[in-house]
Amino acid sequence: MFENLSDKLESVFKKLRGHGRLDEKNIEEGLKEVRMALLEADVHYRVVKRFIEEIRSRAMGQEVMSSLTPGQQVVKIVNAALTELMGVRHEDLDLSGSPPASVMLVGLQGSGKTTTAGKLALWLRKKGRAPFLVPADVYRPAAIDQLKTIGSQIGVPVFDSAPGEDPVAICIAAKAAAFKNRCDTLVLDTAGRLHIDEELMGELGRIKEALRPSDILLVADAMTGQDAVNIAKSFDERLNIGGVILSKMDGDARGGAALASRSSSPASARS
Ligand SMILES: Nc1nc2c(ncn2[C@@H]2O[C@H](COP(=O)(O)OP(=O)(O)OP(=O)(O)O)[C@@H](O)[C@H]2O)c(=O)[nH]1
Ligand SMILES: [Mg+2]
Repeated sequence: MFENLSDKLESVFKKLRGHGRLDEKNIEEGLKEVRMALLEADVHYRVVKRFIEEIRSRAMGQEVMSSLTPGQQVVKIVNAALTELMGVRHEDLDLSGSPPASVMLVGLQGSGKTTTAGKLALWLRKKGRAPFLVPADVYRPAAIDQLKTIGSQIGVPVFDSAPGEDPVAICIAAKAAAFKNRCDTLVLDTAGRLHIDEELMGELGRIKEALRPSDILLVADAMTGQDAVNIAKSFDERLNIGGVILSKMDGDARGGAALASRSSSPASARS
């Protein structure tokens, strides 16, 4: 997904490296192309603006201009700035607190929560945890079966909830049943809505209250591009999310949302 962006940046870098000397004009031209490449990758214009300003102030320094390989220096600066933008700190999933730990997945309808719950369970198992999938989406008739199917495909136990039950009660009962099922980490698959509404947020808030999950992750469809940032902000305001999982990265999403979610939220973007 980042291939397009990196191809474009590579060609800008090639041009910059080709210059024996760099003057302000060369650098400005290079920056203009970096800016275009980022905007075409669907990175939010405010993120791009800040990013370009940062590179400009570092690149216009005397050391760069007078170095023997100014083009190389600028390329290094852009690389370093991109790495910083993506997050220098690596933040792990929070599984602290007395077991069983819970990780709550939230997100709009169809964003990929249920599928991600399965992927997360596999990831947790690789990390030595014993995951327990909890279907807390009681509205879509097939939602519980969907998670049960995923669970049986990957050999992860799924809490036995029934449609129509109260999602908060399901989560509480699942927590109580975790150890009996030899599990130490609950993955809560919650319901989605077409739009963010009070009812959804209220329900998610009640689950959060009751379970006190160690981490709450927003699952956002990478295809929603910049909207993912606004969605993340709304969920963060109400639930104080710990991170974002961008789903459907195998599609033809342009990647900008990843850079923008990382840049605009104190929460980390995980993918
Ligand atoms: N290609 C691709 N498709 C995905 C991915 N994740 C989910 N999907 C598909 O997207 C659709 C919705 O995924 P779900 O996991 O059911 O999404 P959800 O958020 O649980 O949906 P609701 O429960 O209805 O809110 C399904 O058809 C999935 O197969 C992914 O990483 N790649
Ligand atoms: Mg679902």
